[in-house]
Amino acid sequence: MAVQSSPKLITIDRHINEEQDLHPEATGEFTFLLHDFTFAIRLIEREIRRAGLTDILGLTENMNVHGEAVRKLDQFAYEVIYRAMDHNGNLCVMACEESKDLMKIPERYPKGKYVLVFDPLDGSSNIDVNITLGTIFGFYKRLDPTLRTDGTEEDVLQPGRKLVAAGYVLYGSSTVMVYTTGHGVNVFTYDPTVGEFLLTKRHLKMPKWNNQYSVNEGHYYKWDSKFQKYIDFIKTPSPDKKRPYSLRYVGTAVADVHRVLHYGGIFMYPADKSHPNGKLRLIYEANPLSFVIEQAGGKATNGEIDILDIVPTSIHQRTPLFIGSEDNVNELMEFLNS
Ligand code: P6P
Repeated sequence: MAVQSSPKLITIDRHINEEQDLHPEATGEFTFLLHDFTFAIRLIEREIRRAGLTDILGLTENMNVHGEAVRKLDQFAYEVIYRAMDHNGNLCVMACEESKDLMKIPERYPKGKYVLVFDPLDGSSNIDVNITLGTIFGFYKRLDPTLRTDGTEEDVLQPGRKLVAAGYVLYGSSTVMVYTTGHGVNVFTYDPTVGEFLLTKRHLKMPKWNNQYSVNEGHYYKWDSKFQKYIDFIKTPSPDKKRPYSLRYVGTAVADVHRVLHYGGIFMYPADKSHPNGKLRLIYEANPLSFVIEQAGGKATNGEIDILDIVPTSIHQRTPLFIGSEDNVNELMEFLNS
């Protein structure tokens, strides 16, 4: 399917409804889920756009499960998503970066057959300097969709291959939502004057290769030698002028992956001496991003297997992440397998 710009004014609600026939079993529940989720995103978007004007920058006195200081916008985004999603009766459980344990649906609300995993605000270290931030999300069906009880850890610890929908929101020069339900990647751009996400790219496919790479070179001496050799290779000028590659690194994974989705190339957060399993989280960062990139024709691996095939063992487990254009990832794998 070629990328088509969208001549019609298609809102995200209309698009989800039109996609319903691709998911006959969804019976409208998914429409409600994504509708409530985009409402939460609109509230987060508003606060981010006003962050410099209201007392919402800086740190709370809280630390999250990873010992990282929780910033006020992190906390706000986490609470807004939870409260927007806890009552629609379509979720049985949620899990996110800011919550050590599973996030239960309150007793007073019905439980449904979906699971939501999310990183409320990725790139929070960039909040105070107005650099692009993101929200990452993924939806699973619970293991036994006939149940109407609280979801369990097993419902959350599903391989990314089982995601029924995944995507991210990028709060950049404009706010875009990129998501897929397994039938191609669609891009929606937020129009704050009408409070709607409008379809701007349908069935986005990424380039097979590009000479851009994205990694924190400051960690070079902490990487293993095979990865160092790959980085040295892509920086060495070649007669065909394909090399040296150009380095692009925002420090917000969603922003770096969004650029790779559009321009091609590769984003990498490998294991290193201070991050033996990498830094990024499998469940609510690597899996949703990998689902999108694979749907756009790219690849995502932990250096051994596809990210989406990893069987999770804990909610906050980390994974090395190498994600991007097919030819770029394959080129890297030649070094890692050498
Ligand atoms: P480093 C942001 O804090 C984040 O979790 C990702 O969004 C980003 O890719 C990574 O950390 C940046 O980490 O070590 O390069 O600062």
